[in-house]
Amino acid sequence: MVPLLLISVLNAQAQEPPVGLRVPRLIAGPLIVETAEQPLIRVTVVARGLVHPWALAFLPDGSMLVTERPGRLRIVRDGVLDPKAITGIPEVRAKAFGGLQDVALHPKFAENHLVYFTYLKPVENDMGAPVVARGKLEGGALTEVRDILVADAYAGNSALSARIAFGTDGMLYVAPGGNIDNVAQEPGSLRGKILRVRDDGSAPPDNPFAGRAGYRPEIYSLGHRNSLGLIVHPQTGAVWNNENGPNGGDEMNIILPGRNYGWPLVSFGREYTGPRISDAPAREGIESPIVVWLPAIAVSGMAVYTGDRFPKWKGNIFVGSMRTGEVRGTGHLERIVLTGKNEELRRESMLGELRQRIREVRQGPDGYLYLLTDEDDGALLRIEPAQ
Ligand SMILES: [Ca+2]
Repeated sequence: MVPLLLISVLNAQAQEPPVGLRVPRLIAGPLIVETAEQPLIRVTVVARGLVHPWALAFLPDGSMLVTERPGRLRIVRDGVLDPKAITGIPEVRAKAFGGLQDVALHPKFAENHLVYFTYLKPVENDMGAPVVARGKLEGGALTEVRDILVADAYAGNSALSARIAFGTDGMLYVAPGGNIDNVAQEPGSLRGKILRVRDDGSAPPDNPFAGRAGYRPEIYSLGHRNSLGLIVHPQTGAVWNNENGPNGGDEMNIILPGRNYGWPLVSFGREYTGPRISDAPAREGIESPIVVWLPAIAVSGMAVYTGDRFPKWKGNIFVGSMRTGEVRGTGHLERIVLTGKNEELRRESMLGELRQRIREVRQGPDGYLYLLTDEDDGALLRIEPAQ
């Protein structure tokens, strides 16, 4: 039995603010930064005053949709943030890191104007459920909004992420987090999985566990902790995720149908109190990550660079970091160089001097990189070459 005094000490420790650095306000002017392979880059604040922005998506006209975690969908046109939010987002459960999260356009958005988004839905008994919803975007409003996929609800103040991405097969891939209630290995739960569904949320018959007793037919892969990044690789069409480990053990994985990615049986990480999650970081029958972070960098959004603005960055993977090694104020952007066989050659840490939580990274249609900083006074940043 744990002595009462020890419990109160542990609780007091859990409530203390995290160890960390002061997070300064972002400077307004462009920042010129030296990097390893693209000698000088310019970082510009495109918009600020965003409240915990989480994800962004580019519309065909070059404007950007930006989600804010408390439950607003914003639009940036010609580099200017519209002060009015897009209407039609349902009520969200905006506790801890929960709320409105990812946003993506239907592959045929130009014809059907469908916007997909994920949010934590308030449900009875103060619980929350990760949900994928969609609506039609017309004239600054989302209409015909409906939930198309509702994952199992959970209690507590922690929040899971739910990323989405459309595949080259026209299917929607969904990654609801699974590190609450230890459901990542449970075949009857949608959390801690990568799901593959049609654009209306229904499961297609060629999914790997379709028709298998006890398995939700939406499941594509299982054993994921909390996926903070989910993309379809623009050169190969493969689905990639990244996921937060606990204390250490953040991962990047290539997602194959029917495979098990290990959480919580196998991890490179440790519990927040110190002990290892598993005796060995790999196991027969479990897919190993292609990139691991020790210490954790609190991975977030992810992008593969394919543009012409930064020729030496072509094919590189960019991953946002919200904090490094459990120290606040150490968020940054990582650039990872892989071989054609996805073997890691090197990685570069960039923009650490900003001390911001980098929540999202995307390549714009103009070939520049765009970032979101997940702060009370969050910003949309653009990265361009400076020479
Ligand atoms: Ca894993």
